[in-house]
Amino acid sequence: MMKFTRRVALALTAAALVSPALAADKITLRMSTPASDTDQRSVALEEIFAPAVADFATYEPHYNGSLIKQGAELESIASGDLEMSIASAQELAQFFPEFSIFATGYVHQDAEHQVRVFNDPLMDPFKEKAEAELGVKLLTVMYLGRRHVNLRQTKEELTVNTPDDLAGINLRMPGTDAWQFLGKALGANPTPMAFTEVYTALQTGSVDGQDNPLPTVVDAKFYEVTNQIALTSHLVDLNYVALSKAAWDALTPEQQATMQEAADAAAASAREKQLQKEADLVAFLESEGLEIYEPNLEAFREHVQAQYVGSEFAKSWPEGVLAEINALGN
Ligand code: KDO
Repeated sequence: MMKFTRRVALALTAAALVSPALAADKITLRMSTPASDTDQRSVALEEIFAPAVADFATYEPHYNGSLIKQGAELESIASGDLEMSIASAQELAQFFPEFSIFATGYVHQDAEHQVRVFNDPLMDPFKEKAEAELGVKLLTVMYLGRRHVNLRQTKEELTVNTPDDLAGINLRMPGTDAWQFLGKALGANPTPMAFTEVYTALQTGSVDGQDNPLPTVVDAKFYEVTNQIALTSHLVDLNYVALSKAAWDALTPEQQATMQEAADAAAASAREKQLQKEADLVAFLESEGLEIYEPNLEAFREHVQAQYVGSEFAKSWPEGVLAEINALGN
């Protein structure tokens, strides 16, 4: 984990690089993500966000982790080497462990719940800390989808009904502590790996499986190298559109309002499309030969939640916030 003092120093350096005097000039927003250009979040930012801010900002997306490797984006924003990313709560938890509450299995219930939580005052101290100590402004929340367990094994070889069935299964999870904890909480043997390496790892059998929402399984073509999906819905996953606070501060209030609106509109559009894809893609994946089924969800929910109770992560959650999140649910 990065040291507090270094974080502050990096944020201050970045702030000094972009002065408000530049507000009349166009700023460049370098955005880095491990996602592809056809991912719905990428598409919405390019088609909705970019044109809306084009008068005062040039949006410059970099896909497939080609500019900054997955997981290093926030540090790059803090040091002034990047202006934007599609950040996960798990990545923020690397700096501020309390963000793990938004990365915990079976906490968010659906896409609308994510939006209510993000816009609720309960989020303010989280947002303020990321701004003040990392120089990162969380602009809006994007819906990635329901993460499920996607394996190379056929259902005949391995039927996943409860977490016990995942014992010994090498499940690729993204490479931060919060992700690895979730993989273990599912009952699997989590293996950290960057998103861009997952297809080959599945193809060669160096991992048994991975977890992602159906639209990602299709977009990244994981269905070509796997045989089943157990619909565990263990995480209703989100990302934040993360922006350099220094870049934000260089804008006029009018430009800031335009940018905020643009980010919210892009997120809303991507959310609708992603939800539609989740509903539609089961048939496509089945036609590709994958077996898709629901395991014992109660068994998964109980097991996952039990792992978090009393964990180091749970100890970092501010008092009462879990209850507030739950109260915003259905
Ligand atoms: C992944 O690495 O599995 C993950 O789904 C994690 C998300 O937080 C998100 O960053 C996503 O990858 C990438 O954007 C690729 O879709």
